[in-house]
Amino acid sequence: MSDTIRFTLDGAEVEAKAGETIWEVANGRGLQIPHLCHKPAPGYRPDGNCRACMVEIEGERTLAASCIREPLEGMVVTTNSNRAETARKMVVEMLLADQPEREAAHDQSSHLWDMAELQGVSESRFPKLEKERIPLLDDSHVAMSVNLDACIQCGLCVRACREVQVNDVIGMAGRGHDAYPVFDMSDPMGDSSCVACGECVQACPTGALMPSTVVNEAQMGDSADFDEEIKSVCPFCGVGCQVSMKVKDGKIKHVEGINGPANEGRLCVKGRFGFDYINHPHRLTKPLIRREDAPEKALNVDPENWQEFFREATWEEALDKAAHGLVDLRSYYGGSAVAGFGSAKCTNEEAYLFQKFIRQGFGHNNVDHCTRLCHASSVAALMENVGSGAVTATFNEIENADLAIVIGANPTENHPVAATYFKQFTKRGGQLIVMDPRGQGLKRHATHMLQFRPGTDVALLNAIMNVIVEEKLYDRNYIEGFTEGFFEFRDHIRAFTPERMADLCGIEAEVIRDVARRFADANRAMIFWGMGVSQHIHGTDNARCLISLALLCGHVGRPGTGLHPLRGQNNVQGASDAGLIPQFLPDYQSVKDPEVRELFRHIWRGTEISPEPGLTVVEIMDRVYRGEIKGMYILGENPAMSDPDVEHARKALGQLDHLVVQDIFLTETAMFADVILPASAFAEKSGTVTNTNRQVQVARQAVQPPGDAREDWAVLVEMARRVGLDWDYDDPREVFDEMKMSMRSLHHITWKRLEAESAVTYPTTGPDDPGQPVVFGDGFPRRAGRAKFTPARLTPPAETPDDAFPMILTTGRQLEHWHTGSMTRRATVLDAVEPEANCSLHPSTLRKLGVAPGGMVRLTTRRGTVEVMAREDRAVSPDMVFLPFAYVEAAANILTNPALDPFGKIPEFKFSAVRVEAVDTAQVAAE
Ligand SMILES: Nc1nc2c(c(=O)[nH]1)N[C@H]1C(S)=C(S)[C@@H](COP(=O)(O)OP(=O)(O)OC[C@H]3O[C@@H](n4cnc5c(=O)[nH]c(N)nc54)[C@H](O)[C@@H]3O)O[C@H]1N2
Ligand SMILES: Nc1nc2c(c(=O)[nH]1)N[C@H]1C(S)=C(S)[C@@H](COP(=O)(O)OP(=O)(O)OC[C@H]3O[C@@H](n4cnc5c(=O)[nH]c(N)nc54)[C@H](O)[C@@H]3O)O[C@H]1N2
Ligand SMILES: [Mo]
Repeated sequence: MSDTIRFTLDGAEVEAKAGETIWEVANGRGLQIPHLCHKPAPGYRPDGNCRACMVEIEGERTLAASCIREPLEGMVVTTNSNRAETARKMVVEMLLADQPEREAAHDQSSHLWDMAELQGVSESRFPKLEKERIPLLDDSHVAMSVNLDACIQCGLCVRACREVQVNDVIGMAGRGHDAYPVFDMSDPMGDSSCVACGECVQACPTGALMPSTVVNEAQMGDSADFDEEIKSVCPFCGVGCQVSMKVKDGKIKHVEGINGPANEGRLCVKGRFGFDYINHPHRLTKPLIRREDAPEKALNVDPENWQEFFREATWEEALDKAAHGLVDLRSYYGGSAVAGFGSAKCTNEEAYLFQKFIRQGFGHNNVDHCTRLCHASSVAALMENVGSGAVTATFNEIENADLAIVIGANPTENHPVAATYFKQFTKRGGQLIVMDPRGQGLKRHATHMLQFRPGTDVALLNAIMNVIVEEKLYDRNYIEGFTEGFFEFRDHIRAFTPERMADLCGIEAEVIRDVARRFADANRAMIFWGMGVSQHIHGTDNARCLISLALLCGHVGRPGTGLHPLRGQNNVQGASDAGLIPQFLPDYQSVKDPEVRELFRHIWRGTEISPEPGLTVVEIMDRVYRGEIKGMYILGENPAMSDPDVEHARKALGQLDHLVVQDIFLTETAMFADVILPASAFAEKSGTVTNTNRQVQVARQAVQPPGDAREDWAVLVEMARRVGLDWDYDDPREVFDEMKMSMRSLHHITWKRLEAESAVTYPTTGPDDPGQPVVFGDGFPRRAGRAKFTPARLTPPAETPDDAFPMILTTGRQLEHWHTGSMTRRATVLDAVEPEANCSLHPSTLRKLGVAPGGMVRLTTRRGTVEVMAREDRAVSPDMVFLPFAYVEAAANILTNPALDPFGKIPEFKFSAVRVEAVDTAQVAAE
């Protein structure tokens, strides 16, 4: 059978590829056929229900819906015959009869009205239909308005919700003409289980579903009423969704997903509705200097009432003061008295400049960023055993997999758009094995849910590998061809029988065997992991196990296989690549390597680079605490909330002689600052960013920074000049060009190319190669091209429950909030959905405590105490409490343990011994 079909379209001989519809072929040739229930976007299946796209096919009695009909060899299709035109017109007129008047349309520029115009229809000949049975306005949701009087029953919202995002909230109630979408069974949208991804709003062709920011109180608006549309990248997570920001009067009015390689048009609630933090009145608009007579440094500044602590200053004065404070410490104590934390929320160019600022300006490598608290252990294990810290395959490769393991990651909340691909994978029959102590969102989609004991990943994974080794299910050819260390590994793994490990990890031996066999049997399998794996004192061992597991079965280097640590921040991959880590210069080139230092000495015009690997985040904070580090420059990080044992970190910050903070808000960290430099938010600057998939993308400035705030890179250049560096960059492009001089990963990637192609995956083999989604098919960037098996032993958590602290505290995230809350608690929609500090406890635990859901509990660890509202959640096991770290009023990190993994230097955020008590509200009130 040939791959192309030849047929006649409006008298012309044309070709269709196999699987292409008549509508697609016509559209490709510039013919416009109206379409309503069909959305020509990735992931949307044509449905053929609205009949607006009818065409005539020779020899067929009835007209055909072109969106769903595939041409056959020799077929003769006419799109512009009288009969087809009349039929389409009729369809549109019937639909319009059912709509609010043009002037009262919920969306003046809806796709429906566009299509009506295209078909030459401006009003309907048909009488208005009665629609009284359908509730009109449902404004129960903060982010979206539902006006069902404009619904044409096209079902796009249902496909958006069920097939694209796989959230399964929207369904159709009623029949035929009386059908209308409902949320869950029949809840108002705001009370339903809707996660507000807004995919339905983006899909709706009529304005029946609209972003609330686009309609007025009369439910009228115009989605095309904006001055400019800017294409950029979402500022939140590492998925790197491409967005289109619609800007009106200098402000972002609404956001839509566009077809980036990672998201193909999809977004989540933060990306779509969380953009307005940049307009919050708390934005820093002027440089601030701590007043001479300010009270002692502490966590005590009200972001609305900061005048008692700080005074406004000009940029000149603030930059001078900021830089000279650091220079003075350098002259008096030496460069090592100053350290820096850079940001994974900023661009690649800004990350590069920041590490250069510290290395060049202060002669050491004490520069780090939040990756240390994140995937540092994963990267340590990957560098050791694979030779590269980045993912071996994009998450979208799950499309080609038969089986996937998701372990210690909660993507429906933390990488929601990646999660849509995972859920689609299960709908197609892919086997999804979730390993998580908590019954998280993917549980519903999983073929296997292994709810094992927290902190026992090595036991569980070693047992799985024991089965694969003992039953000889491994891929011998792969092991011989591409790995080293197998024999030692095999001997080591013998002790970890499923029977022995079952008690430890709480999973039955038979289940372990079953999972092991399935993973080994799969043709193509992927492993995804997150913070549940990395944030332990044995995080590196956990990751070593995952690498060994993939290597045993040869599940690396082919489509649909691979190792994918889901990277967290929007630019943590890029910031790490750009050298914002203490051991490595850009592209993971070791500071210990004399040739590398020579290369940078050359590029950085004679700078001597220290051969000593620098200190990491928690180590730097310790030196600050001990008074050895006296000055810090902190860019776009909030360690006063995000560091473990944060009272210690706050105390340390308070002791600094000189602290410069560059942020967009007066954060908890900035409260301790001597100088605060007001930065631009992501939508206010230009640069490149790199997502979890190794895709380099361009971020474009959509709006101006407020007041005197400036782009981070520009502030860095001013700071550098003032500490005596000869920096002369005028544009991030110049920084990017300099990065290319030392970074092989950027070979064949130019700014121009990024502008034109919107994204390039590294590595790319040439200017025409969009990049390699899967790497290491022909060997690894290690000795002899071989990856390595590194055995992992069992290590208990640093702190285990005892009589005084009998339960386990685990910390993490929620869908609506970003880390320390600085941005999302200032985003209207996100804050409205999740306004209050909360923790989750099993119903039986709450009952034992005598606390009703919504009541207050007190959590105490060896580090401190917080009081917080408790939710009932069966997903949490009875001996655990889950606490998100976004809320300053109940800061999780007051409780967490700063004990570190020896390799990755990552703290044990996922396991502390805790005491949970009811807060006697009567007593509190009396006090
Ligand atoms: N909404 C939102 N999204 C985010 C972020 C955010 O703040 N908010 N932050 C971003 C960043 S920087 C990151 S790093 C990612 C993190 O994304 P994830 O890795 O998904 O983050 P967490 O919620 O911290 O933890 C993941 C899971 O680990 C499980 N877990 C706890 N203990 C253990 C254990 O001992 N073993 C195993 N296997 N699992 C365990 C938890 O139950 C939880 O479901 O999210 C990114 N995306
Ligand atoms: N208990 C507990 N603690 C944890 C974790 C956990 O799971 N549990 N996870 C850890 C992990 S994985 C991570 S990644 C860290 C995150 O820790 P942080 O990086 O400290 O947290 P964020 O809140 O993301 O801080 C980003 C800061 O940048 C600012 N910002 C945003 N955009 C810009 C910009 O364009 N320019 C500038 N200059 N500033 C900007 C924000 O206002 C905010 O203050 O937290 C870690 N801490
Ligand atoms: Mo992270």
